Amino acid sequence: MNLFMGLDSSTQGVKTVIIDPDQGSILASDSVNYGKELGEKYESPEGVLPNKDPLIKHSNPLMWVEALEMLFEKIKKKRIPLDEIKAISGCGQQHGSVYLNNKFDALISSPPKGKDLYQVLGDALSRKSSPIWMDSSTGEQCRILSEKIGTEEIRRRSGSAPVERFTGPQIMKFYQSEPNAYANTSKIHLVSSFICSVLCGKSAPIDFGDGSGMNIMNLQTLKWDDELCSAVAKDLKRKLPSLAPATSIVGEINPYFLKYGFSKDTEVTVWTGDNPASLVGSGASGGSVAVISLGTSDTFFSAMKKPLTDPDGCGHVFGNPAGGFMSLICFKNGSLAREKIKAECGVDWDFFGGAAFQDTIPGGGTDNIMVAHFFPEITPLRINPKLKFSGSEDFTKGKADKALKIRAIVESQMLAIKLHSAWMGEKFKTIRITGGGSKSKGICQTAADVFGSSVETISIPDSAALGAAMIAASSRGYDLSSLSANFAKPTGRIEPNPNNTALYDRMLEKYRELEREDRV
Ligand code: XUL
Repeated sequence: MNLFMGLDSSTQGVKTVIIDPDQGSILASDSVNYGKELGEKYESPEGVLPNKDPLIKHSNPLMWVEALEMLFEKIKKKRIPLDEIKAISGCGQQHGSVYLNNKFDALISSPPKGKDLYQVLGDALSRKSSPIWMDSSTGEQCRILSEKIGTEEIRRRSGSAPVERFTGPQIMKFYQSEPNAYANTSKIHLVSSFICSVLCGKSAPIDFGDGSGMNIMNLQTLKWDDELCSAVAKDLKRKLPSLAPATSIVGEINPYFLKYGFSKDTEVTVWTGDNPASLVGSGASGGSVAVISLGTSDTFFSAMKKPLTDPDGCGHVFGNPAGGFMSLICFKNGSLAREKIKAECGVDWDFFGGAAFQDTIPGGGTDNIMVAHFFPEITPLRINPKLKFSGSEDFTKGKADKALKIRAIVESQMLAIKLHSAWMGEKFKTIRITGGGSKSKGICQTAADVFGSSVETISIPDSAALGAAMIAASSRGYDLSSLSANFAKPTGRIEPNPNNTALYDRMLEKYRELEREDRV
């Protein structure tokens, strides 16, 4: 048997999908949720360390390692033939960084006997916590970088304007605020390359997909950009891992993990970011379809031949693990905002995704719009979040019926995606939708109507972990487009209603105006 394992070290948990490409089947999928299973131990109810400052969002990297071991333990108990796994690949929540001292290499290659890795790795951290993508505390560093190099130039070189959550500004903040700890840091890894390093027992490269989420990788040369690195922090280039394509092999699995039943010949490939992996897992890495992924963050992305950039500064260009580039926009108030409205309305997901839409008409009949920024937003940048409404009097005063509120948040989020993806310069005939929210008929129909595109649903346990498994298989010669055709088959198709599309085109202008008021 030729099995391949994909792992996704995400914001709220770690997930795996194991595939058998010869049979075209998914053999197993499982996950460990940080909040539920380790939240108390790491004081991270939702996988993130609480902080008085709402702009600061860090996580404990040891929790990610312990969760990985718990996941392997779960899979082992399921009696999956782990010794048949030929290669493992993975991905991580993007932008998050892990700061390591000179003990890291020795600790991962030969951990002390009788101890679990997460128990000893604390000694290798030169910074006890890792800033993650939800962190918006580096506005000052973004401003300095823009002043030093120029916003447009940084965007041209790295694919994105300086962005708060991106790793470059995050490293700069650490360098400025804790210079001694920075000096004591020998390696700075991304979440993806950190977990990959642990898994293969040696410091692993960063792939082009995740490397382009740092503001310091040059998209043209696919190398670290000397000037951008020097602008961020002293000696930075020396502290960075090398760069490599996601399909390249780092080495064999760390013998430490053989206790779970892996074969010593199992290869580990370079890991990527969760969005680049999800592009592959949704069958979109070859182009022609865009993807709406409704996860902790809502993202919209598609494969891109030429790296066009976003003049508004919110959109990004990343490396596509299948070659070429991908575009991406990310909304922090995605499912978190939907959950807020769901809780406020006191309904379940069945009502949220179904009845709320059957009982109401598009726009609620009065073009109801809601800019649902409960938390600091990144697309567009709004450090001081604010809820804004327009439409009927009842709706703007918060007195509208719950079904109307639900419809309004879903419609407004789709309008925001359409508005902020215009720079990609493409009319997508087909959009695939994945993630928790994609189970909702109401959400899928709204996406089809807002974009005037066909929406395809795909039924997969986790598109990022599946994408990673597909990347692992392609490192052993399996063809990525055949894997896509097999594993990312659409399970449903929803056509747009042209009358609703015309209405939403009008509402788009109103949304643009409402969102534009009082910028950051
Ligand atoms: C993308 C982004 C998020 C994270 C977490 O730029 O910040 O989607 O990758 O999933």
